Amino acid sequence: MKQIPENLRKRMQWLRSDITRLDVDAVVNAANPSLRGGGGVDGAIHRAAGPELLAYCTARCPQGIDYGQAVLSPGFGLKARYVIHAVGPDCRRFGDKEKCAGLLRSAYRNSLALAAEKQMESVAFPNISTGIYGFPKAEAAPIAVETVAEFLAQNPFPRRVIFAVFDAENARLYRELLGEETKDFDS
Ligand code: AR6
Repeated sequence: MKQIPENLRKRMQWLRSDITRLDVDAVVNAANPSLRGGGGVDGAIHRAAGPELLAYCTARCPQGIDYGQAVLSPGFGLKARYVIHAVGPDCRRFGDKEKCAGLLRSAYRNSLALAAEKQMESVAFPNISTGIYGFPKAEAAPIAVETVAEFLAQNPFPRRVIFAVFDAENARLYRELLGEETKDFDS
């Protein structure tokens, strides 16, 4: 992976946490194209936000969205003001590695574009596609970090991106990529 310049590195943090607890402008949801909820982090976000979230998604996006795309909703019962629903690649469906990598980059970039449009201060990402969707964690982590760094280099918003890491393997990978975990995060 390319070296991240210090000014961008300061805008990127990681910590091991349940993303539903974070006090940020937006949490990103690793959703599926139907936007009707599911397992993993998607299930956790819907449970924490409450039933209004599903009602909103159903009304605003009755057809759902495609792989790689993202849409914004309010956060309802979450501390976060918004949820950005991003659909990463389902690597069980797309055999082509390059296609999967491209869709993962799109999911991060499209989420960040929504955050930039709203001039958000802070956005927290889960490790999109690395659970049920089966993207190898060791390959997804550098793609995520590099895509976020490239976006931040071009945009003043969001000011900070937090990678909310849930499992031990991702924690090891993010420590290698970004150094020590953030200890002073207010959540
Ligand atoms: N906070 C942060 N990260 C979490 C949490 C949490 N509360 N729970 C799980 N993770 P996954 P995907 C991590 O499976 O691979 C759903 O059914 C987990 O350790 O949630 O993009 C959707 O509806 C993993 O690293 O999402 C889709 O159908 C990461 O979140 C499908 O799963 C992503 O795992 C999407 O699959």
